[in-house]
Order: sequence, then structure tokens, then C-alpha cells
Amino acid sequence: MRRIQLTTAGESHGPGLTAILCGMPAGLKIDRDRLQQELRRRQHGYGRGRRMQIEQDEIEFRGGLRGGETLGSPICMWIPNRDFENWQTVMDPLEVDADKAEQRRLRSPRPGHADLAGGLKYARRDLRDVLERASARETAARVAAGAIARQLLARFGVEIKSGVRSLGPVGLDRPVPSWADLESMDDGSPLRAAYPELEKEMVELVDKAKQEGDTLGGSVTAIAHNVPVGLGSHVQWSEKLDGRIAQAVMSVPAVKAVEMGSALQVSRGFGNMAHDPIAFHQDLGWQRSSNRAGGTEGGITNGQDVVVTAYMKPISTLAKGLPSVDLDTKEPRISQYERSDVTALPAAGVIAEAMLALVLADALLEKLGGDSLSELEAHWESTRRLQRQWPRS
Ligand code: EPS
Repeated sequence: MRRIQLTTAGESHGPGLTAILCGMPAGLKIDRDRLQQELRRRQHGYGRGRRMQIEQDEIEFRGGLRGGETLGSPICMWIPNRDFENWQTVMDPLEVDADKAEQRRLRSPRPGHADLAGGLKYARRDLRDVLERASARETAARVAAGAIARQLLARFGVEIKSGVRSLGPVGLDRPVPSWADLESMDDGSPLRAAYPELEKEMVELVDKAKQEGDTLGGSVTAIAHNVPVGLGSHVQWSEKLDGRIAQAVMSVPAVKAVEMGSALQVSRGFGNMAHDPIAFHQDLGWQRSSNRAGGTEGGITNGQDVVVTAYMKPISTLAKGLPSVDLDTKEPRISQYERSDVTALPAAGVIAEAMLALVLADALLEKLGGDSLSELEAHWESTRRLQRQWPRS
């Protein structure tokens, strides 16, 4: 990112998570309740494990705000891990009980998780040292930071939503959902299905996977609505907004593919069915009759909804395990299991929203410049005026 920087810290069963968000303008009022609401949305979802009954992600601000308003300085947020009290002897930052740590040592890596590659890379005898940071627990910090970004975007009329488009094979034959689909779905339903009529079948599939000690993936679509024209740029590969969105969304744990708009569908057909016809309306301005591109052309937002779908592999921690090897004996040994989720797709949608918000806020700040919200708003007005006058100006 160019104007915003986000650093997170913290282990899954350590004392807690920190997010430090730099680059936000001064003068933005932060609604803590809305931020908490995002954290609650991330914790919700059918198929989550017992951990979600332990955690109650509560945000504490430790820097960057005064009286609920941003100061332009780094915003530091802290989310305690309630589970830490059950893990302190093993996960204390300064002193651990060697026997207990040995008992909880991870020594048969899970295929698909960071365990083996991370253990080799960082030369850790206990793969827990990798697991703890690779855990998707870290995404609570991202959602907190994303909630600040979306409060900035909201000042410029941008809204973001998401829904589960498919789970395993269920829903794969459906088109990528539209903003209208996401507006009419029930955000609080068990699986946050973008097509509510699929919810029952999805729930049954999660139950089946759970019974069999297995896991499930699928796809989630996040959409940003009312996005200003002109974020990102065609002039340099690294500035293309679709590339920046793809990187951010691909970084969501277990996401292995990212699609803008209806890319998969259009890649299978001819050009005459792949693009979004251009029209001009005297009162409404530039119009499109479809949005197959997903809101960017040439890496620049075109005023259409920004539509991104993330494809998530099934979670790699299976109750029944997967073929692996014991690090000490080098003998075959099924990968270790303590507890985990069957699927975290509903949460992945909320995390994808947060990542999209961070990228769009970054691109908005880059486009408009300014250190304070009032400066940004003044720049926004003049940009809009110039865009309305174009190409006469
Ligand atoms: C996770 C494993 C589970 C999830 C966790 C991510 O945790 P535990 O190992 O403690 O049962 O619940 O997700 C969260 C804690 C969270 O807040 O999302 C993993 O291995 O990625």
C-alpha cells in the first residue's frame, strides 16, 4: 500500500493481537460500536470451532485517537486473547514450562498449512512457533484496521458488503452475486449465503463434513458500492488497482484464487460477451449496462461496483488428519489435530471486505492527498467538479 501501512502482531494463543495503522488523515470520528460490529461479524458463522465461544474480540485503542477522533498519527489497537489464560504456561512471551511446551509441541506438520515450510525456513523445532502466527486469528486485527478504513470510505459514500457465493460444490453454478443480491441477503444467517435458498444445503454439507472429520472451502464475493472514478492507474503495473486488490485478498488465510467481476465466465466466451457497453445519459453521466469487469478497467476504477471473489481452499486442519511425517522419527504419522473450524467462509467474507476497504482507502488517499479529513473533502469536491466538466476542462 502507498499511503496506508498496516502492521499486525500477535500469536493465536499469546496475550493478544496488535494492529498499527499508519496514514489515516486527522479529524475522522471513529464509531467504536461499528468497529465492534465488524469484529462480531468476523466471529460469526456456522462451522466455526469451540474457540469462537471463548473469544469476545473487544478492541482497546492505545494510540492515534483523542476523544474518538483520529490525530493523523499511527492508530494502535489491541485485542486481548481470552484463551491466553489457558495457554500461559506454553505461550508466555518470557517464560514457558518446558515439559508442558513439549507436550503441546507440534511435530507432524499439516499439509496445506505453513507448518513444514515455516519450520524449515525459521529453523523452529516446535512447529507451534509457526502455527501460532500463521493462524487466521491474526485476521481479527486486520478487520479492526479495515473497520477504520471503511469509516473513512463511508465519508465519501462508499459502502462494502460480502456474501458466501459457494460452499464446496453448492452454488458454483450461480453467477457472481451483485450488489442487489448482497443487499437482499441476511448478513446474520448461519453461513451468510449470498443466495439464501442455498443456505440449507450448505448447512447440511457442513454437518456432513464435521461428522466425517473433514473441512470445506468455497467462494466469497465482496463488493464495494459507490466507488469514485479514477482510483488506481494504468501507467505502472504496481499501481493497477485490480492487482493491488488481488494481492490484499489473496493474503486472506486459505485463499488460493481471486477473481475480479465475472472473469471466469468471460474467459470462456467471445469478446462481444465479455465487456461492458458504454452509454452516456445527459443527467446520469456515463452508464454501463453490465459490470463484467468488476469495476476496474486498465487498473482504474470506472464508477461501477468493485466486485472481487475469493476462492478459499478447505481448511487444512482436519479432525481425521492428513498423511504427514513425524519430525523426530521421520516415520509416517497423521497430521496433528487439537480443534479447529470445519469452515470459516462467512468470516473470510468479512476479512475480504476489510482488505478491500484498506486498498480502496489507500487508493483514495493517494488520489486526493491531504493530511486532514477537511482537506480530503475539499480535494474531493474539486475532483468531482473536474470530472463532471470533462472533457471540456
Ligand atoms: C485457526 C484455528 C482455530 C480457529 C482460529 C484459526 O483456533 P484454535 O486453534 O484456537 O482452535 O478458531 O481462528 C481464530 C481463533 C479466530 O479468531 O478467527 C487456524 O489454525 O488458523
